[in-house]
Amino acid sequence: MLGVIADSPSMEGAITLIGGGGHAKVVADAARAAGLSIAGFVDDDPRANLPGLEHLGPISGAAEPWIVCIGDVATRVRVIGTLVGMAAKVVHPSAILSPSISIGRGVFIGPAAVVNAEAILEEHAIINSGAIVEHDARMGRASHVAPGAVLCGGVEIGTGCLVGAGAVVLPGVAVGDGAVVGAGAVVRANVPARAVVVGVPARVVGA
Ligand code: JB2
Repeated sequence: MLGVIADSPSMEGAITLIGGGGHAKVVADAARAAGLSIAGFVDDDPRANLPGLEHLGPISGAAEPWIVCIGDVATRVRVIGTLVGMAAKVVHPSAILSPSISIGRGVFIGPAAVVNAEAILEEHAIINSGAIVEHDARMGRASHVAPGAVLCGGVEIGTGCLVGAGAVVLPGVAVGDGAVVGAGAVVRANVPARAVVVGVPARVVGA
């Protein structure tokens, strides 16, 4: 399954990238590698610049199909709530995907990511470069698994979560809505909603 855009026939069109920063560069590269057409990008900052792509104006004017290319989870959730129309999926062709996974609209899967059997990626989730989502894991809406992080089998990540770069969430662990797992953490126990956990083994340091 390579570079798919979402399910409706109306989705056959050039994609508008929402945001013109670092994550948008990565999504643009993946879309190009997948052979998808990019209309340009929208960003409220008129100084935003993505080489080779047209700045189409503010986010409020975004045309469908679009994909939100802003990594910060709180901003991402807020911006998604302002958009109308259909979201596109972008999957880098180097990602390895089981045919049995489910991918929601607006999902981004980066280069060299792996998503294994029967995993569920809810709308607008980010599976970033080299991240691994193991069998039967679930990524909640708009959550972000940063580069090189690993979700082991059966892990449940809630909505609006960040799992930091290189973190490992051990099999069957549940991470509550809005929680943050710090980079490099090893999570052995369930994480409450909106908690911040860091370290090896991970401990709650904030909420
Ligand atoms: O309300 C907003 C907003 N609305 C539009 N808050 C913020 N912070 N940014 C907003 N934007 C636009 O999103 C900004 O004008 C800017 O063009 C873009 C954010 O770009 P930036 O390069 O700062 O972040 P990013 O989201 O593209 O990338 C972050 O997340 C990635 C996953 C970085 O941390 C990357 O290193 C990371 N790989």
